[in-house]
Amino acid sequence: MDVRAAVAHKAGAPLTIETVQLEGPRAGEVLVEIKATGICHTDMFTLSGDDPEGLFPAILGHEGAGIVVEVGSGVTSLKPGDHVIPLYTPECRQCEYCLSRKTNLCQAIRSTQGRGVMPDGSSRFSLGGTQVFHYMGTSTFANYTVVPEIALAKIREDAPFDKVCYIGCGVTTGIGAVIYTAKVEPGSTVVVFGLGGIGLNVIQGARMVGANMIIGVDINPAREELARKFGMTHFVNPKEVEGDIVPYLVDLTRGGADYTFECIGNVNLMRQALECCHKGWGKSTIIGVAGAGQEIATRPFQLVTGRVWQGSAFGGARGRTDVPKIVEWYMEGKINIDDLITHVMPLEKINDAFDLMHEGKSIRSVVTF
Ligand code: NAD
Ligand code: AHE
Ligand code: ZN
Repeated sequence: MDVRAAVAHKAGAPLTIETVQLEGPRAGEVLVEIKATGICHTDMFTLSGDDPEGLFPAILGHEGAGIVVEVGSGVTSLKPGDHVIPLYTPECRQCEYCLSRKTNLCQAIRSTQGRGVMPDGSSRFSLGGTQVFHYMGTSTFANYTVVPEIALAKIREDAPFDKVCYIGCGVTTGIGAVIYTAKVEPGSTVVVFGLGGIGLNVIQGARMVGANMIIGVDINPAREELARKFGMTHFVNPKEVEGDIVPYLVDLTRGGADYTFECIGNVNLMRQALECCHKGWGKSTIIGVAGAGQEIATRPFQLVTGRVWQGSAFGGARGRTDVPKIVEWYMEGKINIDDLITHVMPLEKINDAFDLMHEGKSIRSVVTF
């Protein structure tokens, strides 16, 4: 079938809106009509050329929501008409990783996903006979996409697509990092580096679990007002701090934070986030994605003296199990998504979403089809 998609032809170039050919679902696959998709910083990162797994031409997008149109043979958990959120971290419930109960990183289809193809090694997308790559197994910058059954969370049908699409990445990543990965306790002191689409959800998660002091760090002063609305108690603009921000944050937290989160993708800030943790028990969680070739560093003494460095992908959430619950939280008014969606646009304007993010003018832009 013909579908309308934003195609990334090469690194650093704007997306182009084109009619692309999409093959129907094969065994274990599902055809989904995408109704809305958010634009995450990771889409911009891959488009920039910094992603070692970035392939071109590709259809980017991993923060979508839509409706099942057709299922391939062997698909049992979904049927046409079901409302779904595509998962870049699937949940097969059968692989060693899923069965371990120690991680959300299902590996059932990770290798083909990283090569931009479906589990059988081929792409369903093409343009004039040339293969176009899938992205993160989701490719939501198209009005129809094909996704493996294990990479779809079934959600309630009254949930608005243009809001809950954000649960496909940003909301779950931020809130999940607090509750599933770091397991922040009530009364904790938390520092969040980066108050964008992810960091504000970390703030919201920290407030949900009853953190006491929630410090936000960002160089964009415009982020302060919204972050306070989401639960931030103190704002720190590194540009206004004289000297090293680490001792400043250690002082502010009276000895260091119980939990810190890096939500930017800057390896220098990852170090700061670790080093402003409390000696003996502070835990720092890396969420930000850093470019090819970049590495983190710290004195091992920081770890010897009890600080813990860890990372979180998709907030540690098991998509098919946890995403429907997070949709419930939104529908019950327990979490705020609406105030984070600052811009809504048609697919034809998707490059504006990248510009707005680059200029620090948006939190989340959502494309509706
Ligand atoms: P964003 O662009 O919306 O937000 C980034 C924020 O960082 C902005 O508010 C910006 O002002 C701030 N910032 C930039 N440089 C700074 C600096 N030097 N000091 C302080 N603040 C600074 O991006 P986002 O969508 O929130 O994504 C954040 C990061 O998380 C990206 O690296 C993205 O790729 C990554 N991410 C990771 C996962 C995961 O599963 N681990 C999921 C989603 C996104
Ligand atoms: N492909 C990159 C890494 C990109 C990355 O870290 N992706 C995160 C999700 S970001 C969502 O906005 C992730 O979940 N990673 C786990 C995984 O298995 O990909 C690289 O460096 O190669
Ligand atoms: Zn994302």
